[in-house]
Amino acid sequence: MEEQKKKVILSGIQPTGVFTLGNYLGAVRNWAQMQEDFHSAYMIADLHALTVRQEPADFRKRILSCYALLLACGVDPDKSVVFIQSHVPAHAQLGWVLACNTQFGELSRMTQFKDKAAQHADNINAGLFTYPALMAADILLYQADLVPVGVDQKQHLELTRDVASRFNGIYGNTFTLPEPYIAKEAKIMSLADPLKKMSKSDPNPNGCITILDEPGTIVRKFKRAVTDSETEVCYREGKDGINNLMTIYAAVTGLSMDQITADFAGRGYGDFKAAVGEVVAEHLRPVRERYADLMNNKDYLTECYRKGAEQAARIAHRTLEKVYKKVGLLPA
Ligand code: AQP
Repeated sequence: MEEQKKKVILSGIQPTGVFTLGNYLGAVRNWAQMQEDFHSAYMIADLHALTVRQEPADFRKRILSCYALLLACGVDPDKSVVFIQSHVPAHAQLGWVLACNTQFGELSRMTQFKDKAAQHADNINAGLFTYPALMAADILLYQADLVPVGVDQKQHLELTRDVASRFNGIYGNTFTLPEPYIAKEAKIMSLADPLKKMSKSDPNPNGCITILDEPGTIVRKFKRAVTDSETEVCYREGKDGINNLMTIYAAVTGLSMDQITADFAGRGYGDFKAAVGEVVAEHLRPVRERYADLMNNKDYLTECYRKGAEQAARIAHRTLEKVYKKVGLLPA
């Protein structure tokens, strides 16, 4: 009985690089916790990553290694459907139908399109523009009730809801309208520029902690983190570097900001930075170890992603068939 009441959640991550501490604390770590309370589906969003040019041989390896990283972070293929987006053709198929039900004007308003177009001025491709229609397909195929997203993805989710309710209005009830599930965890900022989000594709390696960095590298990067000219470890407006380090320390240790301030009173930034580096290195140790074991067992990974694709395809196909029928396509 309890089982039936569980809500459906779906989320994804692009295989554009090794997951950062931001991806981990802001998203993936929570996914592992959420799979206990929801029917959850998690995917490696490889089709989305194609909106930026990828080197094919590297990309292929990265897709597998990101899949292993998801499992290493605690996403459990026995509790969740864990799959690779391109292995379930229904995503691209529904993406097309939804693109035909999404307006040019709506897509033009997406801030991520504007940002990425500015970042990759030499490759402003149609996929970058229609990305939100594919993202709507990812979500609507699984009739997801909730989508855990960062604040940056809220606009896309609103568009998904608009497209779904328009489709439901024209063709009759087809899609569940998903709600955003904004994790309370804060955004993790770059260590080199605390006004910028920590990102997988940041060209500056010192700004970014990846979850596979060696302990020595992690400690070194934290020691170099940009702070300010004061000395007191406290969370206050304008102290962006220290605020970011405190956010990370709190997320890893579970301590409150006040406790952290009290613990480091009179000790200065040097001690604090070293302490943050050490707790993060220690926290990520089991993830790194699990990842190494998984990458030594490619047969197991293949078995998992194939099983995930089968499970996902079964659910996705039901929705796709319904949609094809509603829009009037002739059954094959
Ligand atoms: N710095 C961050 N702090 C908190 N959460 C973050 N997320 C990303 N960066 C931070 C969350 O991670 C999830 C997966 O993100 P994605 O792969 O879809 O791409 P993204 O948000 O664009 O992440 P990156 O690392 O910045 O990738 P690139 O460099 O390829 O653009 C999302 O839930 C996101 O909110």
